[in-house]
Amino acid sequence: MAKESARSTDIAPESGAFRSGFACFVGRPNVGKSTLTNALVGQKVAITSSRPQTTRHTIRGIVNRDNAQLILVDTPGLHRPRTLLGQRLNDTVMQTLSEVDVIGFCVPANEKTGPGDRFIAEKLGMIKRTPVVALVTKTDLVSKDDLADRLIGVDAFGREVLGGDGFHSIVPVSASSGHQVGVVADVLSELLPTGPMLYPEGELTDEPEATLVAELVREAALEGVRDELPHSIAVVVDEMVTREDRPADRPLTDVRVNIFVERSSQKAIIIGKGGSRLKEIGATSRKSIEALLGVKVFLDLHVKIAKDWQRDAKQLGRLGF
Ligand SMILES: Nc1nc2c(ncn2[C@@H]2O[C@H](COP(=O)(O)OP(=O)(O)OP(=O)(O)O)[C@@H](O)[C@H]2O)c(=O)[nH]1
Ligand SMILES: [Mg+2]
Repeated sequence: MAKESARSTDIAPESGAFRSGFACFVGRPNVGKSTLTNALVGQKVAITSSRPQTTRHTIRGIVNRDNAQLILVDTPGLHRPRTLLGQRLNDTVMQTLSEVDVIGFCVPANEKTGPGDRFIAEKLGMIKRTPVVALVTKTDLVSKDDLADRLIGVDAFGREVLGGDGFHSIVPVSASSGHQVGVVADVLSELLPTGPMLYPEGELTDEPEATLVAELVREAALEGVRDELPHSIAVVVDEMVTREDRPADRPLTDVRVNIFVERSSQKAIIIGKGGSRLKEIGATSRKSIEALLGVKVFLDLHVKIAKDWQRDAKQLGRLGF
């Protein structure tokens, strides 16, 4: 008997063993994947906006818990592709999905499950061995009663599309208010394999600085633009160099960035009347770039035309897709 209980306490440390691995967020565009990634990491590693298809690269954010290291892979929203860019984004997501330890399928609390969700869930159903946790996002936007209905609906949807018991679990969360963000981290961490830390403790992302800088400029450029224009904007950092001949206590980094659009009419919109919009984009993004790099920045923005780049394989390659 004594031995039995000794053994059952043996199991406790085992289940409390350190876990590490990858979790991937998927969902329709604009459901809050990147905002949730940032909330979990505790710092902005992924840009967000109210425009769909804000995320274009998979971004890794690192969450350190007492007994786990969770590496979050934020992906572009999945949808039926209309351009070569859309197709590439979907391919990246599918590739990522097949490599992670757990999948967080994000659906917003304030919208009903639709064909877009089904399109994704059917793909998830094909990846049989990876547990799928449904994350019902933006719970701050609905009443308690509506949330309860929504959770029941998501459960039924999971059983129907994935078969069996459906989703491994369903977690309501609000990245804006922070409600249940810790629970999401716990639920995902428990599904990771046991293993050591994969990244040093202080690291929050493995994105190169230049990528983050380009993304911050794109985020500022997305502000206030509509229709097709958000999709047409691509940003590439041309160079980042430390200015010479500066006093040691006041370093300055020169950052030269190209903003690409697809047509001259779009270029005019980005630049704005007398350069006013471009100035705003510069001022907004410079602040966040300085916060990221921890130095003063001289930001030099250029707007260029890469004709129909979203549909052009060669240009997509050049722009990093
Ligand atoms: N009220 C509320 N709004 C949220 C919440 N999470 C995200 N949002 C908003 O939803 C919009 C989309 O958020 P993102 O995080 O960029 O969405 P995404 O799923 O990463 O979008 P894509 O990268 O385009 O696929 C933004 O305007 C966010 O501010 C939340 O918990 N509550
Ligand atoms: Mg995103």
